[in-house]
Amino acid sequence: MSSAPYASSTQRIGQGKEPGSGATALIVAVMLGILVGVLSIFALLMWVDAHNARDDARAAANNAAAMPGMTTGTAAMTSFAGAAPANADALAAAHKPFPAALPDAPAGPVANVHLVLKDVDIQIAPGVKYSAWAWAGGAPGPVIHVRQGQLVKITLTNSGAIPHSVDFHAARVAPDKAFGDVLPGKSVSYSFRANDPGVFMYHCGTKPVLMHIANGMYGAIVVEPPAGVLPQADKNYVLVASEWYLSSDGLKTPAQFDMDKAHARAPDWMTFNGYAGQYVKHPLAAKPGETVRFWVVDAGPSLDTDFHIVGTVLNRAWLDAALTNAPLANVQTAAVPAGGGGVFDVKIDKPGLYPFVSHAFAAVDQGQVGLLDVGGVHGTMSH
Ligand SMILES: [Cu+2]
Repeated sequence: MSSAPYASSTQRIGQGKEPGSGATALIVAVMLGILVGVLSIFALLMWVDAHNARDDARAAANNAAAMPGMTTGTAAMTSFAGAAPANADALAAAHKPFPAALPDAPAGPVANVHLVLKDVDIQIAPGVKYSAWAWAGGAPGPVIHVRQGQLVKITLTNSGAIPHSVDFHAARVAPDKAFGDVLPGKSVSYSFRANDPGVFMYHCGTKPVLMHIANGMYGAIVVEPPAGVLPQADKNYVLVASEWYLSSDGLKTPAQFDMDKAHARAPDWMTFNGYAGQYVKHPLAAKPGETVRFWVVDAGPSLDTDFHIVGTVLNRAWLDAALTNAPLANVQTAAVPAGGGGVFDVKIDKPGLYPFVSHAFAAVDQGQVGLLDVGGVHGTMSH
């Protein structure tokens, strides 16, 4: 193929000599002159804007640089996705998975919840260590299960080195009163009535919130409606999706938080319940024909989760976990926004291994994948 058609069209433009084209050319020249002038003014304004934005960004970075345990200002971002020691498989097998089964709700009108924040080294993938700001049991924090209408009494103890706080999305309270900073070594308490059913995120809301969440300070609370409101479920599993932004591969010494990667929304790892692929090695279980209910929270801090179960269709999907609405029926993939939740029912009749993923597939490569083993078939399934 030759490029002749394009060449001839270019020539035509240059050859447009028509009677009276001298006057037209003059008008065009004047119009172009005006256009150039206007564009110059715009360009100048944009430069001033960009300059100011750069100054703001620099100031923010300098402020953030004062925070302990953070890496920033690196010239190029190196991804540590998929880093693994030689014995990664054995480590994954030995890893005790975060309990995904929904614990029982306390009886009576009051649910007392004691949360302890702690600086703790955790593992987020086989052999990958991370210096977290998290909870006494690591990250995510404990799954909290209450019943709609219960009074939830939160006590937060800060055993970390810097101020922290806890913001419950299930609460309708004045945040300046309830969600304030707690100094190291101190405790605070507040209460809210769990009137809104669903599954909600809780997280530290101390600035920079991006860093406090990314470091592991989040969890899920299930507010269950009274018996009989929702269809019967045989199994209930809670998944908290999140991203990890690493300053190093974390194989020898624990990695720390990388603010540049977090701003670029370029995580190294993505997980369900804090550890890459943990339910691949240790699948969640169901019997054929059982209704399995997934209570999913996306803790972010910044990326959404596109919840999907390979080999089936979600029978019911309560988007954003809004349980007072009717669910959608027969959904292939349900979006769970960062800072939001979703409740999904699935009933699978055929025995097999059914991967559950965020179908934004980079997330799968980065660890956001698990298996639902229907019928105790065991074996492996890659996806
Ligand atoms: Cu915090």
